[in-house]
Amino acid sequence: MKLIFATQNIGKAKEVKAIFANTSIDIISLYDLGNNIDIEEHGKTFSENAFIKAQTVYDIYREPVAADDSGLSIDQLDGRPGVYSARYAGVNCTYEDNNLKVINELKALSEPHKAKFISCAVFYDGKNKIEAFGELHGKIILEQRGMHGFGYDPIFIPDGYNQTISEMDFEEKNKISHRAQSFNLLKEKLLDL
Ligand code: ITT
Repeated sequence: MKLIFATQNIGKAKEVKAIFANTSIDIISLYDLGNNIDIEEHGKTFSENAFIKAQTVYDIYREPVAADDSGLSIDQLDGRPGVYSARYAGVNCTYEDNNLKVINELKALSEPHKAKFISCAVFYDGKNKIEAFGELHGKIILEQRGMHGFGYDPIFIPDGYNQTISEMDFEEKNKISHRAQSFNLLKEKLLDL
């Protein structure tokens, strides 16, 4: 089956392609299709936003679509940045702007700065909607460390590790991440269809 992955995030596309490698499901990203559509994510939850992305792209191609909506939830910030993770520091902000904003908000608060990454993965083919969730628990540190990954990876240390996700190699992140969990579950459900 050909499965269009409704993301403009190259890091996500690389992770999800690796999860579906060696299966009967071929992941085609929007980038592969030369489509740079900017989808307005007006949902209040990860689940709503994932479905908005999947449905918007399904309506264009009329072929099976997968989407991911994900983000970081920090306990001491009452779950922020949450569904606003991508543009936490404002429209057109960089990943570094977001990381510095989080560091600034947490620096006066006591450690540990407990947090979790959340991913909602969704499949939609015009009839069937299948959802799967993943969470990665850990803590935020007040400096950026490492070169790999994207987003908040340089300031997030998963429970049981001493390294930030950006200090891990790609394969390690893709074993434990919130997105690895949600898309491995989604993959099992799809291969059972
Ligand atoms: P698409 O909507 O095109 O998929 P996006 O980057 O805008 O790409 P989201 O709306 O789901 O994706 O926002 C997720 C944001 O949460 C993302 O931009 C990062 O800032 C953060 N995030 C999600 N997963 C992450 C991960 O694995 N590592 C670090 N940060 C992550």
